[in-house]
Amino acid sequence: MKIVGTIAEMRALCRSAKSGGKRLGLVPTMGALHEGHLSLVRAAKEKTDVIATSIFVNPTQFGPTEDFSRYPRALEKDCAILWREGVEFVFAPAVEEMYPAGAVTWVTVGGLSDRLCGKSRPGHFRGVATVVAKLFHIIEPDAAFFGQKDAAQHAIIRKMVRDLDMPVAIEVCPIVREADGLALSSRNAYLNAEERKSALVLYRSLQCAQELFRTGERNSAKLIAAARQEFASESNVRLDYFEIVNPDSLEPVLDTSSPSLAAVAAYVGNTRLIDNIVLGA
Ligand code: PAJ
Repeated sequence: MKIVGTIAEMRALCRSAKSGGKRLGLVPTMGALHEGHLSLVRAAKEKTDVIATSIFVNPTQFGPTEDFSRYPRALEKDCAILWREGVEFVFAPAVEEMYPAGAVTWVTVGGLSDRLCGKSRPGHFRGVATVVAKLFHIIEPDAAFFGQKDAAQHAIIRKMVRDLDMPVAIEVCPIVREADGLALSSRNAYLNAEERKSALVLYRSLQCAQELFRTGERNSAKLIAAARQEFASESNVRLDYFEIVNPDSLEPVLDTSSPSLAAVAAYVGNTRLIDNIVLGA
């Protein structure tokens, strides 16, 4: 396995790996790897011949008061894990390599970038779309693997790829959860024991909506109201949003008769967590 820090070397390695007709799969991450990330690597192994993983804590997707500087970093441990998984290339550039002084060009996916997390994290999805576009240009993967955990993120990437004719297939993999339902996240490491218990309210609220949906309720407002009730008893959790949206446009839907995404974000103590469920799935 090669650990690469420069764009020039990564591009050359990936081009030559593909030269014999092999399909290259990319798994973009910010590191501090967990089973959720590894599920993407394993899906990539099944669908492509050579795997590249990027590990880059991308500063442009963090707001000025967010956790960029304290975001967990564990490059050595991550590389050991990826080596065991059979990954060929790890791209781990420095911030200055990805954003040389004077860089002023951004990728903004209109409309979608301002929905769900984009509302409370202005600029977040612009940072995500920009870095993912750069990774696609550097690595030129045939397929790239994203988690359903970040449902708005993959909707935005799918739209970017369509609108800009990027020749990469976007594959979406299911959410990996702890046994009690908490979605795996690098940010779970911030939670103390009490917050870890409280964090279950996100999944509980989604299940509540799912149960009501299964009994035949299709009115979004009613599903949302019931789900929000779950938060009433959690004093150290602050709900950011609970929304039901179209999974592609991320626009709110009033009626859930066609496939709908229930998405939630909440602060557990100071830690912002997200989760979602496809109603009827
Ligand atoms: P990161 O949060 O490290 O996540 C990397 C990938 O792992 C994303 O596609 C995310 O959806 C997926 N993932 C995270 N938790 C998961 C879980 N519990 N189950 C399944 N998949 C999970 O998302 C990012 O990094 C960044 O925004 C990035 C795309 C790398 C751009 O900087």
